[in-house]
Amino acid sequence: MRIMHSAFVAASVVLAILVLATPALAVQANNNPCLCKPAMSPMKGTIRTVYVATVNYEDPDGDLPARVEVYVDGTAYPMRLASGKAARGLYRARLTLPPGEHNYYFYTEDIRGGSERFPRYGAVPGPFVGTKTPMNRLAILTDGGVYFDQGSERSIYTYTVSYHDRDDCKPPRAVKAIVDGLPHDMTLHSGTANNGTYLYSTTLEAGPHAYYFVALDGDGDCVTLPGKGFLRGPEVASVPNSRPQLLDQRVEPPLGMPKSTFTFRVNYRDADMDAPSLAMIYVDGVPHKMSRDAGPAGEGLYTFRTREVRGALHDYYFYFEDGRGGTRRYPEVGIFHGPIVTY
Ligand SMILES: [Ca+2]
Ligand SMILES: [Ca+2]
Ligand SMILES: [Ca+2]
Repeated sequence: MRIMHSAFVAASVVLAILVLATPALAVQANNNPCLCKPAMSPMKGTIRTVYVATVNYEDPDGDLPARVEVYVDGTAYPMRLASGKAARGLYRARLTLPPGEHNYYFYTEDIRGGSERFPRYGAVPGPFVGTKTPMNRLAILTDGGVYFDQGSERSIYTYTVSYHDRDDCKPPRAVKAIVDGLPHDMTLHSGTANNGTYLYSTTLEAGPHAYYFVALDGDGDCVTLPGKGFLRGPEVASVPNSRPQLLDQRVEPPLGMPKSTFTFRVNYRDADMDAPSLAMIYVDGVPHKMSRDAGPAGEGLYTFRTREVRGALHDYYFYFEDGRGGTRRYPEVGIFHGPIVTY
C-alpha cells in the first residue's frame, strides 16, 4: 500500500511537470530568418561577366538554414557560406547569365521551416546582360502629342513627349520632334533629363501637318514614337490677311536750302502686326529703303533722311508690303509734293 502510494505521488509529479512544461514549449515558436544586405553586382555587363549575388542570413533563434537561394528569372541557384557562421553569415553565388534583361529575388528557409523572401513581392530588375558590350536598355517615349489639335496660323502649337531611360546614368543626346519632315530639338520642361517631359513650341502654316518623335539615349541608341509611321495633326486654318495702312506722312523741313537734311516720315499700321517685308520711299522716282525709328515693326514710325535733293521742286510716294501679300502705295494714286529747295 505504501509502495503504491509512492508510485502515485511520483506519477503525479511527472504529470505536473508535463502540464507546467507544455506552455513553455508553446512560447518557443520558430522565428523566420532574416535576409539582410541583399545585393547583385554588377547590374550591367556581358555574357562573360561573373555576376555575384550576396545576402546575409541571420536567424533570431540561431537556426541553421535549410536553404539560401537566389532566383534568377525564376530559376533557383544555391548560395554558399562565404564568411561568418552558418546561422549568421554572408552567403554568395557566382553566376554567368545569357544576354537579356533578367530579374532576381532571394529565398531562404531555416531548418524548422521558417522562410523569408527578398523582395517579399515580385523581383528586382537586373542584371542587364549584353552579348559583347554591356547592355543598353532603350529609352522609352510615351505620351507624345501636340496641343492644340486645331487652330489657326496665329496659334502656338506645343509638341510634348515623355522620355524615360531606365539606365539613368547619361542624359539623352537628343530628343526631337520631327514636324513635316524637319527635326526640332525639344527642351526639358519637367522632371529630370532621364525621366522627364520635353516640349517644342512653334507656329505652323495653314494646312494639314504630321509629326513623330525621335530620341537618342545617352549611349546613342535611337527610339521613335510611334515605333512606325507618324501621327497626323494639327489641322491649321488660314487667317485672312489685312493690308497694311500708311498714314501721317510728312517731310521736314518742307522748305530748305541746298545741302539741307530732309526727313521723310510715315506711320505703318498692320492689323495683323505683320512687320513690313518692304518699306520704300520713291523720291523723284528713285527708290530708297526706309528704316524704323520708333514703335514695333508691325506698327511703327518709318523714316528716310537725305541731303541729296537737287533742284527746286520734288515729289515722293511710299510703297510697303507686309510679307503676306498685302501691299500699300501711299498715296493710292498720284504723288506728294515737296520739299521745296530755294537757292
Ligand atoms: Ca528560426
Ligand atoms: Ca539607355
Ligand atoms: Ca497684314
